[in-house]
Amino acid sequence: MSQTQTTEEVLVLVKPDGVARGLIGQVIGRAEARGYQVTRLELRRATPELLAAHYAEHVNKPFYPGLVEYMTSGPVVAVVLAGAQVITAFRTMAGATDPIKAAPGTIRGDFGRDWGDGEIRNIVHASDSPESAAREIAIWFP
Ligand code: IDP
Ligand code: MG
Repeated sequence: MSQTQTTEEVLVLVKPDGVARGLIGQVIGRAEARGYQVTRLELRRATPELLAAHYAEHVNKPFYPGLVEYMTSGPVVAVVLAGAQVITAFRTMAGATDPIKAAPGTIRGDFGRDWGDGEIRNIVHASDSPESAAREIAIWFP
């Protein structure tokens, strides 16, 4: 049987609400506590151009202008985590997109809420597949 390469990488963003609320350590700490390795880490500001590449699948959606406003409202922390099956594991740790639907125990379910303005602020982004992880890591860490 041939040997399989099992190590994966995932792009995680601590979004502007997560940074502003002091949750950088909680997000990275949960990944480290789980045993995943931080291989890249940078505090930076997202530009509309970078977001158009990152969120290419969403640029024509009705919520996209609000998403850009949210994602440019303050600095983000871009993190690459490494480990076998880290993409699936971190997506599970992040929880459902809408914090109201995210299970307790997940990052969004433990730290997120509805702020009453119709926007979804959900603390973290995480790549959803090996293809999107490779694409997103290349965008944030060229
Ligand atoms: P994900 O972040 O859980 O992968 P996606 O559907 O890929 O969710 O959406 C990307 C981001 O766009 C979400 O995390 C959220 O910030 C925002 N978003 C998605 N759907 C909505 C919506 O219906 N209203 C407002 N913002 C949304
Ligand atoms: Mg997504």
